[in-house]
Amino acid sequence: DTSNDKATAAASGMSATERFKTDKRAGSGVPKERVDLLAREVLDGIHATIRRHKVTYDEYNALKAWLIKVGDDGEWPLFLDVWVEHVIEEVATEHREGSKGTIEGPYYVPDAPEQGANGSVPMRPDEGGVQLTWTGQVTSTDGSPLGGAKVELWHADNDGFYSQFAPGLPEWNLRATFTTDDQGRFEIHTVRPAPYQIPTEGACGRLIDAAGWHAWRPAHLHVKVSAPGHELLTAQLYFPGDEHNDDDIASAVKPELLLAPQPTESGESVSYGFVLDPS
Ligand code: MBD
Ligand code: FE
Repeated sequence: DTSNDKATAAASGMSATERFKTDKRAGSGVPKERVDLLAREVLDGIHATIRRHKVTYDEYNALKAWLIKVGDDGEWPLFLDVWVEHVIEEVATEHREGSKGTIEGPYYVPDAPEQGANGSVPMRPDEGGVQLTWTGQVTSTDGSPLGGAKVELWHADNDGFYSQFAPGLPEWNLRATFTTDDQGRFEIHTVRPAPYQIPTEGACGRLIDAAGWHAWRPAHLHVKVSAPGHELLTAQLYFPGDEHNDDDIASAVKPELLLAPQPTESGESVSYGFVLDPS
């Protein structure tokens, strides 16, 4: 890999770490009883693995060095979102009757530019990728349309880079907020993202290499859909035929999240809407 990849991995890891510290006021509100239970059970799991597989000092020290490197590379958000978040999301949303969601991942930024009910995401004049027109409606589980709902969209570019996490991209490139009309409808113009490889030069890439895994996620669009009186829906949408739909490194694909794009004269169009659960 090139030193440019290296710069990008480090930049995106550190940006994701800073972003998390800025946005999430996490960790202060967990009751002692829960910390005691959960920390004990995780440690019990580690101890059991060590005994079962007779883990050696070499392996223990490799783990220690790797854990230090995860922090040095700013890759705790990446590591946790790729290998842990999907089960948190599963448990957090199992009561829902509305649309399926999936993990947020490390690259969401709030307050992206507002584009109304029908508009384009900010992009460069020569932005690569097939033009994608996406129409949809946001409704409540009782079928009523949700006007004024917010649809926040963010995705990687045709080279697999996210603005604000890779150097050299305009601040809000391929990030926007749409607001549904009084029928709950929206129309979004963007470009189709490419399959995405998580940064390979940092600690997460080391783990992937050392274990003989791959670093790919299928091409995906990220969304957060919100409306007053309803639960926030965080989702990703995928494209049929992507070879990584069946072996996403982040285990975040569900059949309900597959789009069915149709070719048009200028690119492709897709219809996909959201049903939100009342809160
Ligand atoms: C991504 O773009 C992503 O969506 C996830 C979940 C993890 C790493 C990079
Ligand atoms: Fe992503």
